[in-house]
This record gives sequence, C-alpha cells and structure tokens, in this order.
Amino acid sequence: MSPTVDLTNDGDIAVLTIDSPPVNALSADVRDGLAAGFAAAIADPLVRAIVLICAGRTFIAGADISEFGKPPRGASLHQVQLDMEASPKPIVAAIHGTALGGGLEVALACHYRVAVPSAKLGLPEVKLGLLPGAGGTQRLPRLVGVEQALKMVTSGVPIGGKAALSFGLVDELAPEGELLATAKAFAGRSGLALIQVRDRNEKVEAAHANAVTLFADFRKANARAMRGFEAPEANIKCIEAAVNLPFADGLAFEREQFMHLMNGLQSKAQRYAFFAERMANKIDGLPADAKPLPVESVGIIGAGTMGGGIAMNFLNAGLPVTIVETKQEALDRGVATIRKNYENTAAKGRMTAADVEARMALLTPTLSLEDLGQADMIIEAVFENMDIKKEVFGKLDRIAKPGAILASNTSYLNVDEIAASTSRPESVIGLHFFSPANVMRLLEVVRGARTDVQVLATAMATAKRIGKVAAVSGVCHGFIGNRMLSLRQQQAQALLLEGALPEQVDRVLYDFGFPMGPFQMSDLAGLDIGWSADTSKGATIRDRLCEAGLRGQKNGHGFYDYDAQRNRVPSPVAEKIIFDFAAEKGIQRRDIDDTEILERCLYPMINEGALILAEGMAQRASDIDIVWIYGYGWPVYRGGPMFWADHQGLAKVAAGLTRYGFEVAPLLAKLAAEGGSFTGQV
Ligand code: 3H9
Repeated sequence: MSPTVDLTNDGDIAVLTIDSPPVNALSADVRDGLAAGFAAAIADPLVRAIVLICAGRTFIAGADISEFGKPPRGASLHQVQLDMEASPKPIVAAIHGTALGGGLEVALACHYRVAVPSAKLGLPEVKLGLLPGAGGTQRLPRLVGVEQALKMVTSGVPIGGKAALSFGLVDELAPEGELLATAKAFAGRSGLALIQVRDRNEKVEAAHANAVTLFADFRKANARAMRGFEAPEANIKCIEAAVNLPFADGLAFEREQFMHLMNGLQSKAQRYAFFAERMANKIDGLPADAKPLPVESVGIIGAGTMGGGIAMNFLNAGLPVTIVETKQEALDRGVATIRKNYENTAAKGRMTAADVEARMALLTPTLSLEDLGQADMIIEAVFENMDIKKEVFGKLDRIAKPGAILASNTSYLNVDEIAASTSRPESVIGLHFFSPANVMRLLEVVRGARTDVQVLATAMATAKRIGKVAAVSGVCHGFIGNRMLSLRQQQAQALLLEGALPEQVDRVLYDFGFPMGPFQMSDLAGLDIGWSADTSKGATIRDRLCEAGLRGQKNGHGFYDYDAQRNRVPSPVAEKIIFDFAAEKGIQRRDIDDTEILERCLYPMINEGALILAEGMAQRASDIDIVWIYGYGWPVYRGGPMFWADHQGLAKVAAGLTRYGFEVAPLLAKLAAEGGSFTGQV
C-alpha cells in the first residue's frame, strides 16, 4: 500500500507498520502511508482496533528534518493526527527505541500507548531551535503534568519507559521482545474507551491556581542554561498556553510559535549543527572495508588532570583502563581525583555508590609502562613537550602489542614527528581531548600522514562509544581548534594594549554566547600554564602578570581579583600592568567599541579557518564548526564560526579583515568576490 507503511490484519486487529530506515522519520512518504493506512483500517469492517508499530531499531524518531525549509509535500501531519483522534476504532501506539518529536506527537494522537522499558520518549525539538509543532506542547502536559512537561520540552531530554509509565505518558509496559503481542492484546480488550489526550484536562486545570508562580520560578531556575537561546522561552510560552487556553487555541498558538522559530536563524543554525555533527563522522576517501579494530582495553599514560579525565570516559563506557604514572604520589593523587569526581556525581544523585565502585574496579593504577603490553589502545597524556613525547612513544613501540593503537593527546605538536619515533607510524594517531576531558564532548582526531585507515576508523568508532563528537584534523600546529584560538588570543591581548579592558572583551564574547570570555578562561586555567619564571621574557601581558605573582583563580589574582566564592572584580594591579606595558610600547590607548572587539576576535579566526580548509586540514567547513561548538563553547545557535561568517556575509568579513590590517586568506577572498559561502547554507 505504501513503500514505507505496511498494513496487515491479525484477526480483528489491524497492524500498521512503518518501515523507513534509518529512524522511521515522518517523511512525506511515511505521512502519506499513515494517512492511507489509517483510512483503510478504519474503513475495514473486519477491523476492531489498530496497532501502530515500527520496524527496525526505533519508533518514529521525529519529523524528517531534511524536509524542513523545503516546499511542503505529501499528507499534512496535523490532518493525519486529527483523523487518528477521530477514529471510531481505538489506536494503540507500540513503542520501542526512541519516540521523539513528531514521533511522540503521533503517539500522543493515539488513544493508548504501550512501550518496552528500554524505550525513550521525548520532545527534543528545542535542541534544533524549535518546539514540538504537532500538538506536543498541548498534549504532553495533559498526560504528564505541567512541571514534567516543562522539563521535557526545555531540556529536550527523553525519559525511559518506566518513567513514562509513572508519569502517565504510556499506559502499559510490554516485556522486551513482546511489544507487538502486548500491544495487540491491549488493543483487543473489549470495551476499550476512545480516549483523546486533548480532552484530558485534569492536570492542566490543576496547575491553573499557581501557574504564575510556577512559570516564573521555572524561568528563573533555568535562566542560565537557556541564556541566548530563543527556543526554550517559546516552548515555555506554549506550555503556558496549554494551561491558560482551550486546546484548539493552544494548538493555534503552538503553530504560530513553531513557524516563527522555524523561519529564524537560530533554528537554521541548530539544524545545520545537527547534520554537521553526523557529517563530521564521515571521512572522505575512507574505504568501505576499513572496519574498526576491537578496543576492549585501554592504557593511559599520565594521571594528571587530562589523563584522569580521559580515563573516566573509558571507565564510564565499561572499558578496563590501566593508568600509568612515574611517581607513586602522582599516581595516588590521580586515582583519588577520579574517585572524588565520581563520588561528587553520586552525591548529586546522578550515580549510585555501586556505580562508583564498579567504575573504580575497572581501573588499574601502575608505575610500570610494561603493564600496557596487552592494551588495545594506548593514549599518552604527558607533558606537552616533543622530546618527552618521543621518548614515551619510543618505549611504547617496544612494549605495545602488534596492532595496538598508539595515540597522543597532544594539543599542538606534530603527530608525524611523534609517529616517526616508532617503527609503526601507521598505528599512531592524535586524540586531542578537551579539558575537562570527562565533560567536554569534542574529540579532535588527528590523522597523521601515515596513519592507517583502519586506525582512523577505530578512533572514530571509539569516540562514538565513549559519547564524544569526533572531528578529523590534519597535522598542523594546534590542529583545527587551537590553531584558530591562537588568533583570537592574539587579538584579545592586542585589544588590551590598544585600549580595551579585560572585562570589556570578556563581556562582548560572553554576550555573543560563549560561556566565558578569553581572560576569564585564562584565569580559570591558570595564568602560569606553560609559563616558567626562568624563561619568562616579559614579552606578553600574561608574562608580566605571572612575573608579578598573579596566577589566576588559583591564587585569587589574575586578570581579575577573586573572593573566596570566586566572584570576580576588575584588578587594579592587572590594569596597571596593562597600562604600563602599553606605555612602554609607545601605544596610545583609545576607546574601542564592542563591534571592533567582536570583529577583531572572530574575523581572524574565520580567516584562519579558510586557510585550514584550503590546506585540507579540515575536510569541510562544518567540521570546523563542530570543533568550535563542542570544544570551545561557540554558541550552537550561531552555528559555528564558518556558518556565522556565511551569515554575516563573507564580503563584510573580508572587508573587516582588510580594515584591521589582516591579509585575507585566498579562499575567503575568492568566496567573498563570488558571493559564495563556506557551508552552502546561506
Ligand atoms: C520534529 O519532530 C518537529 C515536529 O515537532 C514538528 C512537526 C510539524 N530526520 O543520530 P544517528 C538520520 S523535529 C531526518 O547517527 P543514532 C541522521 O541524520 C525532529 N534524518 O543515529 C543519520 O543519517 P546518516 C525531532 C534523521 O542511533 C541517521 O538518521 N526529532 C532524523 O545515534 C542515523 O542517525 C529529533 O530531533 C530526523 N529526524 O541516534 C531526533 N533523525 O546516517 C533526532 C536521525 O545519513 N535524531 N536522522 O548520517 C536523533 O536524536 C538521533 O538520530 C536518534 C538516533 C536518537 C534518533
């Protein structure tokens, strides 16, 4: 009846099965199939009830995002839902995998929902800069209550089958593997009432009395997480409408808000980022037979902040980790920090004490590099110094078993040079984690000139396994992310000398959407990272601050002064150092406006991004954007630096660079002249 939707009868129960890989998204074909399937089942006199189920790994994972922004085709989802609700025969959704977005909204238009415990149900539209546009904001609170609905639509985080049952989102749990049989039995019950979610007003009416406080409190409690984003507030307004307006009016309000977001730049940027993230996983020219090697045990060299954080990723994924240090004290400290991090998580209720012990039991601390002989993957996280890294890799070459992956967590150094210190450069790769390594989602995978494709494929698969977003970089100083960052840092420093103050530069970048500005970041990291009194040349503001004993947050004084609660205020000492340094250099300080600060911090990064692209160090502009979104806190609603530049207009960016005295990268100059773009998304 449709290539993607199949209708069969089992006795007097009709079973409508969607089979549209990979995730049964609601494409025009699927919507057409649903419209026709429900019409046929309703018209069939032999059918008493209908089960809606999906083939493959998941229930409907949402609207087909790739159709957004294109002219409408096929049956309208709203009409399909109206027909379902009006069905004179009960419809039961049978849910496994993920029922997300439009998928959950279809389930909410069914009379009943049956799910397996492993199912995940949610409305993640907010992550795409959207809100549920097919009645989700009006129907969900009617089942789960206003507070829970608010949480779900503003976080986008799905809930599991058991929680869904407890909130009333599903009516029955089916044993795993028995979903269809359970749903059919449910649908076959005699006297099953035709309950429409839209009519179930008890929970929204119950919220009426204290609605004003409830919404105000929710906004206040979540203000920080929602800062800069348009979609969360629109989602909240729609839930408010569910409480304050009749269903039909609430639905109309939701529609209007949905269209407003859909046509806005934030959602466009977030939808772009969704596909960019998946695209980053695809490697140009990787042969189809490059199958990942098995990784069942990991060795980590270095138990400092980085090594410990990296270890936690693997422990969380259930992989045994052997961690190596040179001194017992450092080893003990590293292991204790890992334990403390887990215990903090447990104290917040996000992990049980048993989980903590299970993870710690997977960790083997050792002082002997020889203990890494059986590890499938070894990640070096020692001091950022080429000679030390070469020495470590030389030793690993002797110790590691044949075929083991030898990775360096270097953030700047030449991976090919490191690889050359072994007899097996094909096994060597860069795995650049970002600090804190157990939290930050990005993994920059550095492909050496001789890295084997299978090793590369393994790195990508491993990244996915430990929940990281991986982007591939070629070998260049600082790779994609730090190479671009250094341009921003140079400009931030120059701006201070020319007339700006740290708080002004930080505010401009914070208001742009970064979690913090460059000077706050330096203070947090510690001003003396990589600095030493013996070699300091006093050539930068940072050198001067360090020479004056300012270390950042750790000693309460840096670009800012900090109190015991880490509240910051401008530092008169730092200001004097800046002023004196500028005077020494003969720089006449001047007023610098916010626009200049923003453009000088961001445009040179984009220029560098253009060079990176032209050199083939990044496969595509969207990979650069992924690096910045997941590694450096670039606001996802601005799509990443290359997407943002496209929307600024490349001619404007090029002209700005020229005005500020930069040489415009040839690729940028060419695209600007042609009216082209980096991402093809304008
Ligand atoms: C919505 O529903 C709006 C409505 O309220 C309004 C209606 C009017 N569309 O992630 P994976 C592709 S908004 C199109 O690697 P996983 C994806 O690109 C939608 N394509 O797998 C990838 O393609 P490829 C609300 C989609 O197992 C492939 O499927 N829903 C869609 O790690 C596999 O994806 C969401 O936001 C889609 N909706 O994770 C859910 N979803 O192989 C978004 C996936 O060519 N999706 N693809 O690279 C997800 O969260 C995850 O994909 C999911 C599977 C958890 C489902």
